[in-house]
Parts: sequence; C-alpha cells; structure tokens
Amino acid sequence: ETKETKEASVKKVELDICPSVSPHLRGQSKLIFKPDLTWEEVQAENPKVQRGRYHPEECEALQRVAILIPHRNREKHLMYLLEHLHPFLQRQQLDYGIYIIHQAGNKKFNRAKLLNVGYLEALKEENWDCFIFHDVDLVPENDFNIYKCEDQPRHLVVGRNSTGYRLRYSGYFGGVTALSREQFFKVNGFSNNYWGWGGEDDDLRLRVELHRMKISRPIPEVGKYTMIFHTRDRGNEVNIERMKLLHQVSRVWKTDGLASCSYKLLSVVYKPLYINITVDFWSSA
Ligand code: UD2
Ligand code: MN
Repeated sequence: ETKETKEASVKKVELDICPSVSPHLRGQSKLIFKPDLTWEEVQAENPKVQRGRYHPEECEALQRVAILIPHRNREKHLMYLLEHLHPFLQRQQLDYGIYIIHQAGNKKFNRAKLLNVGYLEALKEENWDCFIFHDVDLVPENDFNIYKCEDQPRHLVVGRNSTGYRLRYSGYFGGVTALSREQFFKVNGFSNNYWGWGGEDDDLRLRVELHRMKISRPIPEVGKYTMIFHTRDRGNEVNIERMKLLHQVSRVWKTDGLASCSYKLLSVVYKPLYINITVDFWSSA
C-alpha cells in the first residue's frame, strides 16, 4: 500500500457527522408537475443517484434510510414523485435508497403486504436503520419534513391539498410513515390480510399502540403534501372485511405480519433512480 492511498482512506474515515439541521433546506416549495416529463429528464436532474441510492459526500449521514413505495400501474405518479423526492432527500443529507415494490398480475392489490416484502428484501442488501412507507402519489411540499426515524414511530402526512391540509381524523396513520427497523420489527410489520382499499393503515396504528408506542407528527405547516389526483384503481376496490379485521388485531398481530409474509419474488432490477422488486401473491380473499 502506498502512502497516498493510506492518506486517502484515512480522510474518508474522518468525515464529520452531518449537522443536525442540513444547511441545504429551503422550506415550503411550489411543486410543478410537467405534463411531458420523461425519465431521461429526471435522470439528468439527478446525476448523483446510482442504482436508486445516494449518500452525502460532504459528511457522514446519521441514519441509513430505505424508502418503500408500493406500486402497480402508476408510472406517471412514480416519475413525478421521484423527480421531487430525490432532490428533497439530498437536501436533507440522507444516506438513502428507494425501493419500488411492484405487485405483478391483476389480483386484488395488497399495499400492506407489499410493504412487508419491501422491508424484508431491502434488509437483505443493507442494514437500513429507518424505513419510510410511502404512497406513490404523495409529494412532500416542505423539506423541513425530515425523512428520518425517531425514538417513536412518525406519521409524516399531517395534511394534503385535497383535504385542506388538515388531519383527516385523530389516529390517522396513512400515506407516509417512518418507523425504525426495530419499531417495525417489534410490531411484526403490517398485517398481510388486507386485500383492496382501506384499513391496513389503522391496523398498523393499533399494532403501534398495543406496544405502547406513541405516534409523533411534524407541525402542520411542515407536514404538507400534494396528492396527485387519481380515482380508485381497478383491483383496489374497498375492502368490506376491514372492520372485522381491525377488531382482531390484538389477537392476531403476533402470527400475521412479517413473520408469516409469504410471496413469490419474481425479479429485483436496479434502475438508475430506484430498485424495482416485483412480487406475486398466491391468493386474495
Ligand atoms: C389512502 C392512504 C393510503 C392507504 C389507502 C388505503 C392517504 C394519503 N393515503 O390512500 O396510505 O392507507 O388509503 O389502502 O391517506 N397503489 C398502486 N396501484 C394501485 C392501487 C394502489 O400503486 O392500483 C398504491 C399507490 O402507492 C397508492 C397507494 O397504493 O398511493 C394507496 O392507494 P390509493 O392512492 O388508491 O388510496 P388513497 O389515496 O385513498
Ligand atoms: Mn392516493
């Protein structure tokens, strides 16, 4: 080993830890969704992202954060989200990776089970400290909404454009949430049994509460999102079983969740701006 390479490696180790508040934050920003945006443009705007990952060069990030996005047939939303999310996360000086968990086929959609898969698969490549469970159509407006985990689970969506930026109901835990690796593991992840729309977010809240954890949120001014307009997708019809399922949480959380999440992994593809995991589920209720 030459003297030069030794010095170079020493330099790398001695990077300072990133400041508690990034100097690059801008606050509230006006979001623009260009109708003719292409993946090539988004890629050109984010030259420092490789295979869906980035880490700051100027300092050592405190947490490694995996963003998990459940997806099927929402390509345009995904493009808009990533166009905004990559620069947003870089301004926050995070060491992060973005995973899209894609449900193959056209059986009933299962958002919660996809997110369980994302957690299990992402941990196979990196010991992520923090997980952000993120709808594909919610774009954060204020970069003071920090995508990091704390000592309690966090709900990052206080309000969105379509609901006058108010919390929908007390206890609401949908859209975008942040749980540490340990917090999510402790509650055995999401339930795998919610097929179609609704209930799975309330189920996770009940799991969190059963473990005596307390959900925290940013202040309303900071927890603002724009939801890209959409109608209900085919294959994601309202789940009429959801109330019944919600009454069983305290009884079944231990046996229904990460520990019992079975799926068929079809592919893992490294795209420039994200890691795509495609899975198939056998049954739908
Ligand atoms: C609300 C919640 C969401 C979830 C859902 C009930 C908010 C802001 N969001 O969203 O977190 O609890 O209710 O299940 O309160 N998706 C696809 N393809 C599909 C269907 C769904 O990619 O065909 C994904 C996508 O990431 C989408 C998410 O699932 O954002 C939630 O589905 P939605 O956007 O149709 O439901 P929404 O807006 O009522
Ligand atoms: Mn939505």
